[in-house]
Amino acid sequence: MEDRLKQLQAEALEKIEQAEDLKTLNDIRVAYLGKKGPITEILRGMGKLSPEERPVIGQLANDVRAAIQVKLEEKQEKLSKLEVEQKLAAETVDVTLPGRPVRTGNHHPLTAVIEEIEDLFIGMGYTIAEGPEVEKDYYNFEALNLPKGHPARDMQDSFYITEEILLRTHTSPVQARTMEKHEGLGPVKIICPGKVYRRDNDDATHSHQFMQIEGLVVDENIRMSDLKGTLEVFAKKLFGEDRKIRLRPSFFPFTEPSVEVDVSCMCGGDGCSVCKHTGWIEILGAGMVHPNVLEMAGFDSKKYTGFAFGMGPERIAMLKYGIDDIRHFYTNDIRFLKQFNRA
Ligand code: 2NL
Repeated sequence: MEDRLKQLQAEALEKIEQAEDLKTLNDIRVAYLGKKGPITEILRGMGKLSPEERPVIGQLANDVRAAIQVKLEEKQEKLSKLEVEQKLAAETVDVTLPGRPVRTGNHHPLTAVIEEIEDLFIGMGYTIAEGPEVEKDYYNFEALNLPKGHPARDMQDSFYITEEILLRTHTSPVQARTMEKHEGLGPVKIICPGKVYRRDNDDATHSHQFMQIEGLVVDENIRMSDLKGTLEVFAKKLFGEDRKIRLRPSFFPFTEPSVEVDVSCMCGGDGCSVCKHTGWIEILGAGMVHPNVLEMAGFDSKKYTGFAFGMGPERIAMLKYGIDDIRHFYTNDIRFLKQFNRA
């Protein structure tokens, strides 16, 4: 019995020594000191021993149990400490490491230019007006002095959905609708940015879908000089105070007279490939609103006059940033878009 106890002690101490984690240690405790363990069993069987053996074995069994207990506690403390150390080591944060860069987005260059233009006109008292992209033939053409059969409303150039409904080819129908809502009473002072559609084959300078920004002012005593002054302020704010504008006679069915507007080139007239050695770059079309357009929208063209203008923000953005292909705006290559980070 004595040998058995000594062997149990040696065995248990050895196993405790070898234990590498708290779970194993607990298993050892249960195996040796538990209710069904060998030492408990021996102590329980003391009654069967002779009176001489009883105190000797009892003492020894208690000593063995105490020795195992002490060793278990020692090891438990060691392993707990180790576990905490390992946990801390695993969770260490090196605050001196450089941070991971946070990827941020930025405005699309076209959005940036459109917003810049919008802000410019809002600053001059304009309101932004919007309307449907799927439009009635009436608002897209008829109300703009382009009656059925007019050579400028070539069926081949528009996306028709039915005989009377099409994808708008310009944002002018928004202006026609806004004027109509005013029921013949001025002033109207709006800019209309939005998507427009034309049946074109896409190339470096054409896109079947593109943006347009049109402006319209209708009131009493609106004159050509108001248009010129407005566009001069606009061009200087957008391209630089050193720029000039010039107006050339042109034709649009919805304006009379009509003009094409150039901004002086950044080369200062010395001649460069952007202005094709002319010193001038065309940026928009404009004119005095045709009396027919005013009358169709319910305005008395003897009392009211107005000016209107239209531009392509893609073209403006291409000039402003030196972009050589309109398709860049719509292919959304992140390497292209990232170059226009205003932040
Ligand atoms: C261009 C030319 C232009 C207009 C658009 C307009 C609208 C109404 C009445 C009269 Cl409701 N005019 N818009 C006028 C002149 C030119 O756009 O080259 N755009 C890219």
